[in-house]
Amino acid sequence: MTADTSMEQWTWPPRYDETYRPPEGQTHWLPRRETMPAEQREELILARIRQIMAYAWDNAPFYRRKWDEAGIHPSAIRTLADFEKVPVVRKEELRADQAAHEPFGSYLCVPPDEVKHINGTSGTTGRPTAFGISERDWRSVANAHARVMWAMGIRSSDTVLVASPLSLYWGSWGAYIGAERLGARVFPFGAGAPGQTARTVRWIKQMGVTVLYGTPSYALHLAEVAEEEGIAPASLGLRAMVFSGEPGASIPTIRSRITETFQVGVYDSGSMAEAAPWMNLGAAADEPGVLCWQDLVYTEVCDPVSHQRLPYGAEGTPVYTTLERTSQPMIRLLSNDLTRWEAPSAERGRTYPFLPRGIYGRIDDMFTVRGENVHPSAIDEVVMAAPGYGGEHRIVISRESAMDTLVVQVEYDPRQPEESLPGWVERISGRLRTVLGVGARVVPVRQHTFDRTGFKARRVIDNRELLQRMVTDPPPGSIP
Ligand code: 8LH
Repeated sequence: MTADTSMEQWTWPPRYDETYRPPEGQTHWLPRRETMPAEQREELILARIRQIMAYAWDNAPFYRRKWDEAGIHPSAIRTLADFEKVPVVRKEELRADQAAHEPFGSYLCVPPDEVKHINGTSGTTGRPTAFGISERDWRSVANAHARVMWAMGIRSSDTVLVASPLSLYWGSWGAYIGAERLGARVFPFGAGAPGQTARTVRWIKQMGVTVLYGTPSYALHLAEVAEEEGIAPASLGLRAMVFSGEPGASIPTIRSRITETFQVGVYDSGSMAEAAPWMNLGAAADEPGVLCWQDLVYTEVCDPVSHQRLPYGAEGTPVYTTLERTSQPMIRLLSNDLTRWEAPSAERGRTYPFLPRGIYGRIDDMFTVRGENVHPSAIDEVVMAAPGYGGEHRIVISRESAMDTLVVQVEYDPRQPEESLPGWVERISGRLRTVLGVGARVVPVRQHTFDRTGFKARRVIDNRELLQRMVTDPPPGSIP
């Protein structure tokens, strides 16, 4: 095997120099990889895709079966356009394959005893999926995340606190090993245990934490708890927050709420755990949006039905191909998320495609009210920007005499006089009507009506299915 010398540390299988770290003042971790003309990089990516497809064909019955059925052989992929014809992998397929080939599925490409780390999906609905990660892949992810976090301005002098669950969630571990590889001081604090957020506030101050990793929802919750403890969030001493896991960091109003409350730089990142290194979508500046770090995970924004790559400027769903994973490589993994992408531009300092609003929703979270498609994140954006917002809200969709209705229950800040509430409600409803194109009934509720989350927020309550079931499947004894 001859290493391609035109990009730094670009070998298959991946092998990173673990002693390497750029000088503190250098902007890029791997300057050539990050700044070379995108077309040149794509040639190298195509060559890598061909290697990985051949590797998966030889080692993963899952891929061989799938491609055989589609009449595709890796040797037929000669261009990136050919690659668009490779059928996508859906999360359900991975789950079913693991059920049939326990424990890691027939897409595991290394001998099982080479799996040295296990993570998994939380499996709140259905069978969880296990991630079997070899030591080589673990190190590739650490090196990749170090590189992206370096672009976020994180350095060895930083103390990084991981404020998301340190269990199955790959997000926490990926941030942890990336920060560690970069030479920072790391603090695996976790989140979600009773009373833990108040302890987070105290530890941040005591340990001089400078960077926090978590979800945007958690940051907002942390601010509330800090204030309850009599500590101004801006006095905690944080200088940056790195987010992933849910929309927020690239949604302007949520983002500015966080930057203003904590006086920090905000960095968005994250794709899918299966596609780790998930920081392949990662910001390189304190501004909304993420770059697609194509030489880590090749990202195509695709038509949600045909799964063909869309031109820059279009909205579609990201499809991911890991370029540095050997244990469970993902080849055209369908995300079902929504984003819009822009062409690479050297002006951004790195020649990668750009998602100006990050990932702003999931196709299956989108709902239709009176013919208008509504993304929950668009509602979040409006209500969280409202002065006097009390910290949480819920989006309730129900059906009244065959018409879908949208109710947004919004907590209000108790410092707001009760008599000002009707005007407040009116302003939020008006704004929602303008942004969504349909009316929503806004219901003010007392602060702390709703649970806070230490992790990813779930704010949509869809009552339509329940109502439908009551009609089609009435409980025994009910009068037809
Ligand atoms: C996001 C974002 C984001 C994830 N903006 N939506 O990204 C971290 C990894 C570990 C993660 O969250 O993986 P997981 O648990 O498989 O969830 C993936 C989903 O989470 C993804 O499909 C998106 O819907 C969402 N997500 N990062 C908006 N920065």
